[in-house]
Amino acid sequence: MAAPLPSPGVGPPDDAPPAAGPCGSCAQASPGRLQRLGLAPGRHDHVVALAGNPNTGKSTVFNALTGLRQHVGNWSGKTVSRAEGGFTYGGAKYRIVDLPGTYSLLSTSTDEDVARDALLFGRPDVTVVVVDATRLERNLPLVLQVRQITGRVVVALNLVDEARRHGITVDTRHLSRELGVPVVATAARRGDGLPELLAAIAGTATTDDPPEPLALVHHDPQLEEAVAALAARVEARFPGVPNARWVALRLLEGDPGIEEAVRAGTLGELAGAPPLEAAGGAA
Ligand SMILES: Nc1nc2c(ncn2[C@@H]2O[C@H](COP(=O)(O)OP(=O)(O)OP(=O)(O)O)[C@@H](O)[C@H]2O)c(=O)[nH]1
Ligand SMILES: [Mg+2]
Repeated sequence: MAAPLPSPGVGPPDDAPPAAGPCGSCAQASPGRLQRLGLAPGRHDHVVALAGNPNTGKSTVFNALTGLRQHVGNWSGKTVSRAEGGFTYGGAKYRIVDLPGTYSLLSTSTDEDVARDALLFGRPDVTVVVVDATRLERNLPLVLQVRQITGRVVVALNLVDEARRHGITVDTRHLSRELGVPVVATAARRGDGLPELLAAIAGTATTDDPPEPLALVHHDPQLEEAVAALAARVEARFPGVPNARWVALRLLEGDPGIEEAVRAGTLGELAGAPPLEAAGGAA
């Protein structure tokens, strides 16, 4: 079990000592205070996935939330490294998984496959998409793709210190309204915005009424018909598969990774997998 780490400075600005033990459900874990657990706890209340383009600060956010003692291994059957850790916040235990950096979830690389499978079939309670505030246009496609999969999303608008230096300001409230999910400005390297990010993660993890996934608007009735028919067949072949519509769309686009998963029957295995557990293999 991980030893408690020094107060990371992302709790509320009080002088209270950090919780005495690593147990998130212990009475000492006061609401609103982060306690980094490092190694992933066996039992957890919520699973958080960290997604984002390469080099946007995912691991910096991950390290700030979990501390230095991490569980690092490979995604099962892949040479892509997988880091996971834990923290407690507001009396709940969180497990957080750092996904490989990807520009999209459209299966053009092993990294994208891993990230896509984890989000699509691992069903995390919250997906934090870490975006680069200095390159928003380049980062938003992934946010939109994740939003099509789930409403339980928090956007960490990171590198706002860099953006500021370049004279870029982003209207986070407007962006949040457009995306339908919280957008939190962060400068993760300095710890700025992390208390607000934690609050948004907790709110999204615990809400009974998350935003709906973004619907893809199709104006072509023939395409709509094809998607609906194929989604119904996907559901019939793989009962309980999440996001059958998304799978159907990818099939229509000829996504080789999804085609292979359907052909080999592994889509069904992934559908039956417990949240982000079966993708494990971390040693
Ligand atoms: N100025 C500034 N630098 C940051 C911030 N967050 C992260 N960085 C730096 O950006 C670089 C990349 O950060 P990482 O956390 O490794 O990014 P990543 O998204 O995990 O990268 P990949 O895993 O390669 O996709 C590092 O040099 C960080 O120190 C920030 O908010 N401001
Ligand atoms: Mg990283």
